[in-house]
Amino acid sequence: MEKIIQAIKKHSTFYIFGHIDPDGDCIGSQLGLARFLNQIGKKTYLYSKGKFERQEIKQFQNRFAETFAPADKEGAVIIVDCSTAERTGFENEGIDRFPTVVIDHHSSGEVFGDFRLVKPQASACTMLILDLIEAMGEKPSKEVAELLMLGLCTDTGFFKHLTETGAPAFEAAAKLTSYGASPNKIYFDVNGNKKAATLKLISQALERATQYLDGKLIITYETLEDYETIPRECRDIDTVYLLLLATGGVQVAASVKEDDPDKVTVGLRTRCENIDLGSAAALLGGGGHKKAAGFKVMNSNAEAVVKLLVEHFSKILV
Ligand SMILES: [Mn+2]
Repeated sequence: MEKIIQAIKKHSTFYIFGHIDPDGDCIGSQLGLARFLNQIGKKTYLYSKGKFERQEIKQFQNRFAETFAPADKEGAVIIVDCSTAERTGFENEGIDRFPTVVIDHHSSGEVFGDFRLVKPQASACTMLILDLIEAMGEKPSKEVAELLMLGLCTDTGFFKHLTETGAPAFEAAAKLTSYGASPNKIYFDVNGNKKAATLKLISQALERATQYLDGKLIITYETLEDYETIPRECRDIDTVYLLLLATGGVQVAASVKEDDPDKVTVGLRTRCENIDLGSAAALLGGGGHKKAAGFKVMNSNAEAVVKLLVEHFSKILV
């Protein structure tokens, strides 16, 4: 931390990077840090390769450049929420000619950069940005607090993913709230702008949801015909998963989606600690995390893939 503070004091210009396919924590960390540095008189430039697909970050897209072509020779690079240099999407654009600070909370990855503040126990990268601001003896403005809170809320699923080790996240949330962030406003910024067509797709998915294997497995599906009437960007499968997993007795929820005429994709979710969906998906040529994974099937259709899933999980959910 001390070395990072020295680096911030020493330089006047900062080039700030996050990861590809950014989320609320990545953008909240990048922007929150940039606005804080501006607050203390530093110049900042923000970079991202996108895509800015998530609702909660779309509004910030125009603040980020897609290519790295700095005019200044002076300055330092800061990389946030990123476990490998490659994940920035800029590793071949000469970012390594500047001294590099890495601020991250991923538990795996590679050791890169000159000064590293990496704490896997932090629930969001924005918590580390808050630590840095406080360690410098400063306070976040209301705008910075809102950006940091966005990261904290989205990476913790609005605090749902926290367990008994989650106290520091609540402490950070209390501080950010006192600095002017409204959890209610952030909740509706993230979840309050769904399109009417999205409700149609959600209701269709719930209507089709069927339980198998004594109710332990629940599967829903989407067909190519669905997308003839409703555009794909209206899809909100995360909302569907929440409801499927809320059903009593369900251990695994699956969504089967006909992506194009020769490809079906499957998403898997669980809330059970003793199920490893990453390995379950790997057996079918896919992968992922313990609680969220997926795989693809070529030259198939939703009906056949539902059968395949029931068969596969009949051996796992015993
Ligand atoms: Mn994160």
